[in-house]
Amino acid sequence: MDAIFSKIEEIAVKIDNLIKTGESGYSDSSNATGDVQLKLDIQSDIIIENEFKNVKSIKSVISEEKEGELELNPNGEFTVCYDPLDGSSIVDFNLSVGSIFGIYKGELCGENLLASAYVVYGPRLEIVKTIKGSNPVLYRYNGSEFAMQKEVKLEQKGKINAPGATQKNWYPRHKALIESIFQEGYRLRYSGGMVPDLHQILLKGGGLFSYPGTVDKPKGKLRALFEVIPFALAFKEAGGEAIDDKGVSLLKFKPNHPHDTTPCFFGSKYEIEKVKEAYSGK
Ligand code: AFP
Repeated sequence: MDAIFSKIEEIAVKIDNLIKTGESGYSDSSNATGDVQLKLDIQSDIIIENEFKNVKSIKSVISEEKEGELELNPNGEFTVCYDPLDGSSIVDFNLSVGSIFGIYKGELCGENLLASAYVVYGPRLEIVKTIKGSNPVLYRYNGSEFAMQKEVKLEQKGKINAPGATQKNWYPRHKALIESIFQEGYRLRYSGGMVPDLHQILLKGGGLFSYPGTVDKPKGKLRALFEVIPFALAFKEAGGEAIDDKGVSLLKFKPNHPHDTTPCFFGSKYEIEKVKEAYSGK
């Protein structure tokens, strides 16, 4: 696991440099789920694949940018599922974006996620690493290495609300939930990038991020293996929770296909209780 985490640090520095100096704009190709790819998406994906090839413990990888699983080392133990550059629609406007990694052993499902990491490319370059069973840890790049900053811990309740998806397409119970949270005095914080939005909630000690199922996309937008499950581990180990629209932990999610999406709610305990009440119809 150490070898994977230190490789992710090298990758983070390379992608950060790519974002700062690379070409903006779209390429001529689309990814596995039909999204038109940015030049930066493609190049970030190439950086990660090339770096992971040299890590013997990585058996295979699945990228959000590609259709299937790619075997790298037949004797390796782990499968790393990653979103090379999340937030394509905001990177060219110079908002913060991120990379997300889930490290699985065995069948690809929430219960087999052993560790996760995400990188925030913002005014600062930061990584949060989470190993199952221990608190997430924040690291910040100081120009030569990632220096440990602190363990990430959530309070029981936060103050910010990050509601995703197109409001016009929200179901009535979701609309009522979000409205009731704002009525309690929560402030809106939503950039359109799940990495900085979830990072803010984790570092501020609480709040709610939701990406619900909607009338047009009943299974939501965010992908389980690359995006949702890795963050679910960080929230759980920080003392919060991450659930789907049935109130089930996202760490129990079993995708049928690597690119499956799921409605998702991440927060501290208080907000997640509110989601459970709203969605159970109580
Ligand atoms: P892009 O990679 O297409 O910018 O999507 C980013 C993202 O997957 C995630 O980072 C955001 O939280 C979410 O989409 C925002 O989606 P909405 O604009 O529909 O709320």
